[in-house]
Amino acid sequence: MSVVSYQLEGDIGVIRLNNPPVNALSHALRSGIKEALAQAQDDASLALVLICEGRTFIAGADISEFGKPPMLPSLPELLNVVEAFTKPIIAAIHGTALGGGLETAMACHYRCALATANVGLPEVKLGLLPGAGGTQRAPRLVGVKAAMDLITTGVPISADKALSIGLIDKVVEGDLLTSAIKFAQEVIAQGDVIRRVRDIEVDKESALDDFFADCRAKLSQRYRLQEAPQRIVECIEASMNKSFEEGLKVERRLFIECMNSSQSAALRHMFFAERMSSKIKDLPKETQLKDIKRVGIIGGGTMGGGIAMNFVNAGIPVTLLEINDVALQRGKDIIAKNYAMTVKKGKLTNQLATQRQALITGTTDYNDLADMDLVIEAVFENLDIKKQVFAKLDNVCKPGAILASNTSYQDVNLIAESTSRPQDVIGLHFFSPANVMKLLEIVRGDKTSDQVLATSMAMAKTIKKVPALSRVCYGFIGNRMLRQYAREAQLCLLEGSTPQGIDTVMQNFGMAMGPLAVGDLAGIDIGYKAREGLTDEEKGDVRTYCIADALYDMGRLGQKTGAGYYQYDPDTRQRMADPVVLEVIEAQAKQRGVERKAIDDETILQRLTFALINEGFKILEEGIAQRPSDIDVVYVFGYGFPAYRGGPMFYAESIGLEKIYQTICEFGAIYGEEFWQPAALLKQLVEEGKTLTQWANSQ
Ligand code: T1G
Repeated sequence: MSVVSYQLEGDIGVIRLNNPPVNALSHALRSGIKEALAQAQDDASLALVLICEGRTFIAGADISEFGKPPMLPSLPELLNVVEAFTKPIIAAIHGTALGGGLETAMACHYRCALATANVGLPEVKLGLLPGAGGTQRAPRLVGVKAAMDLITTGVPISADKALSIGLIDKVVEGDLLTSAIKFAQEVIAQGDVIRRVRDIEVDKESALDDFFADCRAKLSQRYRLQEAPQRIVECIEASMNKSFEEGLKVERRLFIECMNSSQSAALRHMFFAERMSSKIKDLPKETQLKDIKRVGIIGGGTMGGGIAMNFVNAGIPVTLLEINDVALQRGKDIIAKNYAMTVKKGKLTNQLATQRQALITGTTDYNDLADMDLVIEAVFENLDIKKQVFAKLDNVCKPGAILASNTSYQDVNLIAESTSRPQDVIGLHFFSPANVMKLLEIVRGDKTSDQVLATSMAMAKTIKKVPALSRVCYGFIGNRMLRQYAREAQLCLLEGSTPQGIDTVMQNFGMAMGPLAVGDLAGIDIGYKAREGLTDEEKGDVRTYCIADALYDMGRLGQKTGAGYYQYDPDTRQRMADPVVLEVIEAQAKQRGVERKAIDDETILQRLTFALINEGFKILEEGIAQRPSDIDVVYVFGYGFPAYRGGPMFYAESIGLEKIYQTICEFGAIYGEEFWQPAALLKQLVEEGKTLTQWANSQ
């Protein structure tokens, strides 16, 4: 089936693109458009309409072709042919015209769109920049400022907004092709019809002298350590100061720099990883989904309230159960406060916030959960309490209801055993704040049915979460790996570093926050309480928590008490190094017979990241995670790992497994093999000379 067809409709030539699922500009599509233009050059057409079949206009260059040998015609070359064409070409847009798709539309002479369409240049999210003339044509169409916004945010805009800034010429109603042909005929009737964007002068007034310097400064904050945004500024600056041809050369050079960068390779990896994570290897494609029309949530605390918001935001009514009316009201107040903050930031209207909260019904009676299609338990992180809750749910809920726990550590199989329907039990581990964090760890119990699993995966997409499947183990994927990362942070503290020393290393690596600042944010009491009741053996090496316990005993719980690993300004909550903490560390080191000495940044970085990676290999060899890229999804969407490093496992590949293996062996010799045992899978791949990707593809 050809991806491009061309035929005359009256005196208008229609070029139809049909490259499912999103009309990405594959080599076949680019070649097909070029052939159609050659055909149209000599036929009786007076103007052309470029339109797409399927759900959307062109959604961009074909990302799956990146990194492979380029095949001509390249997109920039094709778009120069489009723009130079001697008959007017009208782009007819529906769905989302993104990246190279919008660049194609800008190379056409006119653009019309359905009111429901969106247009954007999201290349920056892939560590790229519009590489087919977008950085030169957009400023000519909409001015430098609007172009800078569009390209550096990567956020699509509506057809109406695009019309208002001059990016498109007409918003049409009804059948798109009919409207586009009518628009083409209007253009022909105008007479002087060929209007090339390249010939438009950039409005130099639209960018004052310090405009570009300000953009560079703001973007270095917003996209900390990322290269593409800075190159985008250089391209747009060139659109003002150079000819179109010269500007294209600057764009080409910088686009190739982006394309060849490790940051873009990582971001492109994350693009596909995010879409792969909802695919479950051993799940039959025809698995029937359950209907989720009503959701019950048990526990109206921070987590329960945040979870409830996800569902009402998707228009799904929620019944929120608490133990008494006071707790229930407190839960509703948490939700109201969250919505008020969102409204205050201008991200939501008051009306919508009110409508959504109206979808929440409070109760203290378990019987009100009888008709729920899904119930999510979000009570205290205690296995016995959770078992009691599930036993009640088993008695109350209708047959076939999905019974989920938001547990972050507990054994979902043991929770399932407290019911007569283990096949309906699953873990849905949300991350705090649950109405903000994108990650949803879906924990498959040994008896969880395919239908419950498939429904949970689909529901994740409904509530705009990024799912990652985990089997049952202590801490599942994310928290299990985090324990090793945190272990090394604590040992580095005891052995010679400081909270700010460690956190600076990890922030310079690209983590949103360093591990000690995260500890203060979550609360030092969380870890302390998780260790309560455990035997010394279960707690593990005392060196990995003695500092935290000492701070806890001092009442220094972190941000919530104004002091933890840092001191916090009571007004600004700005964190400051606190000499008291160093005294605590030194006292603990002395007590444990540890002679402190400075640890260099590279060693700190390797100890924390390689401990994380090594546990990731163990999780893969045990079959807890389906694939390495799912672990990357967990860490990028749940733990602030920099997306432009592709997640822990992609990062491991970028360093090289041999290097990691050798370093872990050296750490074993220096720090003891109790912690530094290379995972069997890591060792095996190094011995076989295989990459993790090759292993994943062979599974
Ligand atoms: N290339 C290849 N495959 C793509 C693709 C693309 N551009 N966009 C989507 N897919 C696949 C995706 O992997 C999935 O595959 C299926 O389509 C459905 O996607 C020169 C260099 C369009 C808003 O960044 O934002 O142009 O999993 O699940 O939720 O300057 O896809 O089914 O096998 O996301 O309805 C710029 C990326 C490229 C847009 C639809 N364009 N795509 O969302 O479906 S770089 C983008 C999206 C570029 C030029 C530069 C979304 C969507 P599978 P989906 P969706």
